[in-house]
Amino acid sequence: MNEPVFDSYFYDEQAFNLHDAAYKPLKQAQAPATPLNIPPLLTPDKVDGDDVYYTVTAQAGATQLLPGEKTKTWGFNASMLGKTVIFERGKTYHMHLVNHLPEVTTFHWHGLEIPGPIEDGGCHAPVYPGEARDVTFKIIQPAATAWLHAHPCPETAYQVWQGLATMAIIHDQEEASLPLPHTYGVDDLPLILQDRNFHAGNQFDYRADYDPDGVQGDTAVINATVNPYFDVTTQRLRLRILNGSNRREYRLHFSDDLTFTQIGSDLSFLPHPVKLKKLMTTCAERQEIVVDFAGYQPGDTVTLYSDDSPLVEFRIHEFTPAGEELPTTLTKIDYPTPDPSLPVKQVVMSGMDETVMIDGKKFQMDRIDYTMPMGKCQLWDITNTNDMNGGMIHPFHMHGCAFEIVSRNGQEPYPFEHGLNDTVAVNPGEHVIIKVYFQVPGVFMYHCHIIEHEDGGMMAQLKVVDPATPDREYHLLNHTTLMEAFAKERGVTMDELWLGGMDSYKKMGMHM
Ligand SMILES: [Cu+2]
Repeated sequence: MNEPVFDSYFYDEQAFNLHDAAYKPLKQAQAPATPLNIPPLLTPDKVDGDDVYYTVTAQAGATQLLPGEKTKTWGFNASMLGKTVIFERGKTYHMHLVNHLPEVTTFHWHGLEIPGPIEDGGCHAPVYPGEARDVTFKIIQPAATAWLHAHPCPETAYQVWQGLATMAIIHDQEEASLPLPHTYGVDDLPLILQDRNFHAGNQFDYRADYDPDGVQGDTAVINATVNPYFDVTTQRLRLRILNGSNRREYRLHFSDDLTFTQIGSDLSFLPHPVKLKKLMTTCAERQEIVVDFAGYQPGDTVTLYSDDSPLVEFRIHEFTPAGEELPTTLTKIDYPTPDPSLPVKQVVMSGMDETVMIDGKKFQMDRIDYTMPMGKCQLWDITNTNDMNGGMIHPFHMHGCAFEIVSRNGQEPYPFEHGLNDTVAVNPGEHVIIKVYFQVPGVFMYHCHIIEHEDGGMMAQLKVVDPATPDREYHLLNHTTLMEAFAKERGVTMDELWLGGMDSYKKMGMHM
């Protein structure tokens, strides 16, 4: 059988963030080629059978990104980004979450099916400076690439920009049995795609760069490396791509128009590998791909680009030919069937700039917007009401669950959308139907993952009810609590306090 090779970005070209007047193209940094930073693995404090104990510390530091002065950055157990956290399906994790930053933060496990709102680590689980929080959760989901990032509303975008994002990899036995690259840092690599602007003294200045439609930088920063290269010593390389950018979409392709194979999406393998020449990734999405360098010789280079901008250079060295072919079946997705007693839940994403909303409302931390039962599957219909003339693609993300994409405007999902996901990018004028099934209870957020949009209120809140404890109440914080903390920590009055997302509420005359 002749497998198709897809040579398209699939999304609506008119809405690519390329045509917008505020678009910032990437430019080549004045910096030497630098080995790609491979975040070290986080070492457990203790392992006791199936119980694993980790400490994750949010801390400030300085990172050599450009020649000259180091950039002041934040990270998890590192100066920027962090150490990679490894989870295994079936094990229980005891997380000691420590805040050594000068301000309140949270530890959100993006993609983990764990209870909310505390374990999930959104805005209701603050950790104040000098304090710690302990959470325990069991990993009940299949192998995937998830991530950890800060999520204190409405200051998520700033804290991620400072560097608070790191990869979390879930392993399971099904994955271990597949003939895929498995050696972390050698042929199985995290690839965290970000962009930053550098101001005087090589520093970030989030406020100077602020744009309510999402902050972009003109310099690609990959795994906290500028102008990275990677020494390839195996025929195949598995790249766990995470778009960790606040706003930027990456339209990925390799030099020589090299065909590559996508094997995974946000939260699972794809049922079957998909061959591609182009891949667009929007904010918060993950794609696992395998790149095969069989056609290259030692000394050759292959470059990964976004549009015309180089992101990473792969320098080919001697390698032993890979024995086995890639498997043609990777997993079987057995998603539950929608429960006929549940209506189709409509979600409307609207607006741009400061006007962004979900279902005509801006986010309120202490308001529950929707309630659904745990353990029952429901269809959700996600609409983006932006129009094609200047509208944008909004990546819709749900906490606490893995969903399955059913259709786009009534048509088949894209070929690489048959796995499990927690984020789906919705074109202007489009409605995307997904199947939603929660295995865990709690209060969870769903939102656009252009981070300035979520901070600006394009976010809502869902209560998932465990039928065994239908009356369970959750103590929900409000924005004022967190904003007062930020004001105090910064030594300013509430009137002087500036957090990007506040502008969006003010401009719309809305209360936070
Ligand atoms: Cu958006």
